[in-house]
This record gives sequence, structure tokens and C-alpha cells, in this order.
Amino acid sequence: MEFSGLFTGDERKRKEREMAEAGRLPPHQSLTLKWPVLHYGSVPTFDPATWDFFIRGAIEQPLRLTWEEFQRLPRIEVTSDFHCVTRWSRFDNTWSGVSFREVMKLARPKPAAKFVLVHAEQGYTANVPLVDLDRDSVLFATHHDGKPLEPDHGYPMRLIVPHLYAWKSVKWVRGLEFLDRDMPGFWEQNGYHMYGDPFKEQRFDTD
Ligand SMILES: Nc1nc2c(c(=O)[nH]1)N[C@H]1C(S)=C(S)[C@@H](COP(=O)(O)O)O[C@H]1N2
Ligand SMILES: [Mo]
Repeated sequence: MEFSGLFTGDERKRKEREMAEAGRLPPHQSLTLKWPVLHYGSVPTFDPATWDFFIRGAIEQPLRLTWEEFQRLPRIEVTSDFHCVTRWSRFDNTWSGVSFREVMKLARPKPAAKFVLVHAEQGYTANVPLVDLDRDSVLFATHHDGKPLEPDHGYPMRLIVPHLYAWKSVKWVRGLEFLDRDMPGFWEQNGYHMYGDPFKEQRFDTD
């Protein structure tokens, strides 16, 4: 009989070792089996009648989608890992929602568009290079592990960019601004790295 694993602490350690061996645990991160909540400011309320999603900047035609229009877009499901700069990682999250590429088809960025400033409720922003959003793994998620997002995890919808630190995975997302040059978002203006690769430990602008 195997006694290790009877206790959640052992289970956590075992999984952490497994992820490290598989090359999925970025340096100086530890695995969490829970799902911490982390954000600046308060949890916004959602009203489907007034919610909208804007797309502007270096694109062919600025546009605005209602909640109903956004929900009519084709959906995908993606399983990915999630790494917060405060050193916890959560593995094998199943997200479902609308792929970034689906929204990009509507946005039609101009050739000059190389960066995106992602906008959320209450003025939160995060900058991501367009090539990093234009990937199969990036989506606007409405569901996590089969259930609608909880309000404090981004309900009704959040961006998921699994290969960058989680501050780029903008909760309560409300719009995209396409740019020809990189512009710092909220945390980037406060000393965080402009790109944020967890495997290169790009935590702060000095890394
Ligand atoms: N709108 C918004 N999105 C946000 C944040 C925030 O403050 N506001 N914090 C980010 C940070 S730092 C992290 S680690 C993740 C945490 O997501 P979670 O609370 O669902 O774990 O959300 C990111 N998205
Ligand atoms: Mo974070």
C-alpha cells in the first residue's frame, strides 16, 4: 500500500515533481491545486444588455460587438497551464470560449498592427504582441472546467494567454486596441516586464 498521496500536501508535491519533469513548471514556480484569486480593484457587475466589446486602432474598420453578437461566434475548447508572477502555477485548465483568431477575422488588422493593448473593466490593460495572440491556444474564455467563470475569475469573459504570465490573461475583458508599437499596460507601467515569458522568468522590467 502506498501511503504517500493520502495527504493533499504529498499529492501536490507529487504533481509538482511530475510537471517539473515534463518541463511544464517554469523556474521558481510552485504548483497549486486550488485556484487563487488575484486582481487590482473590485469585481465588476455584468449587464448583458449594456455590455459591449470594442475593437479599434490599426484595423480596417472599428467595430463594437454586443454580448449577444459575441456569444454567436464559433466556440473552441483549450486545455492549458496558468502561471502567475506571484509564483503559483495551475495546470491542465480547460477553457472554452471564442478563439482570438475568430475575433481577428472580424477585426482585420492593418499590416502595421504589431501589438495589442487589451482593455478591461475599470481601466485595467495589458499589452501583448499580436503574434502572441494569433495562436491556437489563445481565447476569450467564458467557461473553466465546464462551468461558467466565477465573478472573481473574470465572469462573463476573460482573455487566456497561457504562454505568458497570467497578468496578461485579462479578466472582465471589454476591448482590443491594435497598435503599431508596444505600449505598456497597467502592470507594465508599474514595473512588470513588457513581455512576461514565465520560462525565461521575465517578471520585472529589469529581468
Ligand atoms: N481585469 C483584470 N484582469 C486581471 C487582473 C486584474 O487586476 N484585472 N490581474 C491579473 C493577474 S496578476 C492574474 S495572476 C490573473 C489571476 O487570475 P485569477 O484571479 O482568475 O486566478 O488575472 C489577471 N487578470
Ligand atoms: Mo498575477
